[in-house]
Amino acid sequence: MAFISKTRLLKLEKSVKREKVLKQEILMFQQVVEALRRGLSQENLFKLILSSVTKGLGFKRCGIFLLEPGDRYIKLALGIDKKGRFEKNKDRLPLYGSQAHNFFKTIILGRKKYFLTNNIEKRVPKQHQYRVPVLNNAMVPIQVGKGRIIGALAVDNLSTYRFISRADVSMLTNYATQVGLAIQSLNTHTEMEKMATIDALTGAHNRRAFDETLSSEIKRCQRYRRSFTLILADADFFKSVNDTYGHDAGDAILKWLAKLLKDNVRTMDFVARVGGEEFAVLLPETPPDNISVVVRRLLKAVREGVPPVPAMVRDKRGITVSLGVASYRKGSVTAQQIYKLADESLYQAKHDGRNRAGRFLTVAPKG
Ligand code: GH3
Ligand code: MG
Ligand code: MG
Repeated sequence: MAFISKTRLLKLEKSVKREKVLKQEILMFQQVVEALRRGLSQENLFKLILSSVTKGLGFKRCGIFLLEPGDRYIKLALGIDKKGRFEKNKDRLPLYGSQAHNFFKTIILGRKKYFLTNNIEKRVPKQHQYRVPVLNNAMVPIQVGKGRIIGALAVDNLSTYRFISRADVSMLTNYATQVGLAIQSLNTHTEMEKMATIDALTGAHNRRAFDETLSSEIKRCQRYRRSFTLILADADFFKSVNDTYGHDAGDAILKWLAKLLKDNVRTMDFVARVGGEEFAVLLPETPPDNISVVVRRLLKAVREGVPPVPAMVRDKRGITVSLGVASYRKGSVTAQQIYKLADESLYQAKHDGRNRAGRFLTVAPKG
């Protein structure tokens, strides 16, 4: 047998390990890219990361801790326990004050590059383990662009007692950087997707999202023989509001209107801004017979609401909307047909004096 020196063996081991980590990183990135393409959720990304840290890198448990908005608390976004089960924890761990968790604080504030303890020599008999946690554990920061720390990756070898070396920590640190980049790519992706469906001014859904939702709602109702109602809401005399109080006041009112509409329908209802001062509300499971109560509520909420423009309040001037209502009950119809019908009803409301709904129309099947 050929003789290999201890140093050489260690070097070899190190390079094998490094290769293993590199493979894991590449594998994770391939999975992340593929998953982004398929529309991966954050939870599934976390599962991917956790599996590659435990199964791939050989740690027993792993947890992804992320900073909460406001940077005062940290929370276990997802962890994997010693039996390989995923675990979440709703508790927020404070970073400041007397209850602060110092390990996290040190890492999150960037005071230390890593945290490492090995209690291997002090192995405690099983019956005492509830008192003295036997842990070989390590924690490294999860960083994103420009070194910003967004959380921590914590690992331990609970129950296996495997020693965690400096080399393990350094590989984990590199890995955590990749994790940070993966989380950031997903967040950017999600943000972009959201921007593509949300109206920037009002925060309501935009026209594109509305069109998609209306089409799928029609399909759903056709298949399951359900009904829905579409309400269009158009602000009355909005041009004059802009002319009198300025465009910024107009914008503030549109934002306010979107919120008012959302607040006065169910959470399952879909509110979108479909034109300049025109909104659409899609109400699933709402047949025409149930609609008058919603219509009255919406008209009243706007009419009696206080617009967020002090000059208007001074002038005792309010806002009203006119509503167009079209329901779907059965048969094959297109999104255009139902929209056109709601628009007809809206036109009638305007014609009849505004601040009211037009006739409730029901779309007739084609042919
Ligand atoms: P009607 O009661 O018949 O609906 O009258 P109206 O003045 O509301 O309707 P018209 O269609 O004549 O004018 C719509 C106005 O809405 C004109 C436009 O300046 C205003 N508007 C559209 N989009 C925006 C926006 O994003 N911000 C502001 N401030 N105003 C907008
Ligand atoms: Mg209008
Ligand atoms: Mg209009």
